Amino acid sequence: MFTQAIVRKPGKNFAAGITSASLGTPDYELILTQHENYVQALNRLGLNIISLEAEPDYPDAYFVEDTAVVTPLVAVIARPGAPSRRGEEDSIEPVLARFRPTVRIRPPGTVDGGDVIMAENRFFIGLSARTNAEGARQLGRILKEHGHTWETVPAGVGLHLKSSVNYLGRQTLLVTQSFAGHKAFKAYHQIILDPAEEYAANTLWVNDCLLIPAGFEKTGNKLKALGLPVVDLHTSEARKMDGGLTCMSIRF
Ligand code: CIR
Repeated sequence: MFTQAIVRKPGKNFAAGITSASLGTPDYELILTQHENYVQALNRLGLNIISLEAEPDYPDAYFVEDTAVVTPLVAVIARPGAPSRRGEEDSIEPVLARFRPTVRIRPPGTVDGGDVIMAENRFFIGLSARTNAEGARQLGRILKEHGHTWETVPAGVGLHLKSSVNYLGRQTLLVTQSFAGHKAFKAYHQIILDPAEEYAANTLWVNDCLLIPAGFEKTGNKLKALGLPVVDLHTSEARKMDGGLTCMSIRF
């Protein structure tokens, strides 16, 4: 069970963040409402919310997931792959240091937390434009020292590995079509997304509840069949900035 979630309010300049989406200009008031609903959903699931102030110099900083990988025994402070995001991790480290020993990814390694799937004791580290082989090697070494197994997986077409694959508990993964049957995931039961609903790959499993992006009915129905509570949350504005549900918190 997770007991804590670190979140950060989107700043007024959040629309200056990096994006490849062509979904229009995001709305500040609307992202604040959507973000607040997300935070309340985490709080209702029993997580204590550690809410950080916006970072004026870092418009993407509310995507806090990318700044750390937290296991029950250690907090690995990431080194974001995008130069404009490097430094976001500096204000996360002292917060995590209250709960776990911290270890940093060092240059030339880069890791974005969005590339790291924690499936119980096993970690999948996506190699992407943000997470390089050296970053994965450093992270893997730290994870191994703490009793975890790990392997790398090319992240594919999404921004991060978790744009395409997420762990839902009970040895089950939610995967896009291009990851269906992937050899790295053959030990898992796989729920394969409808091609029109691949954004919903970024579903968040928290304390045996599934937070899913609103508007993906087929995925919602497939996930309800797992028998877990499913909560729909609106993410239209984060999506315009290439983000989603997992990105906006660090759970531990
Ligand atoms: C970025 O490009 O870094 C942000 N605009 C989106 C980051 C999304 N984070 C995530 O998927 N973990």
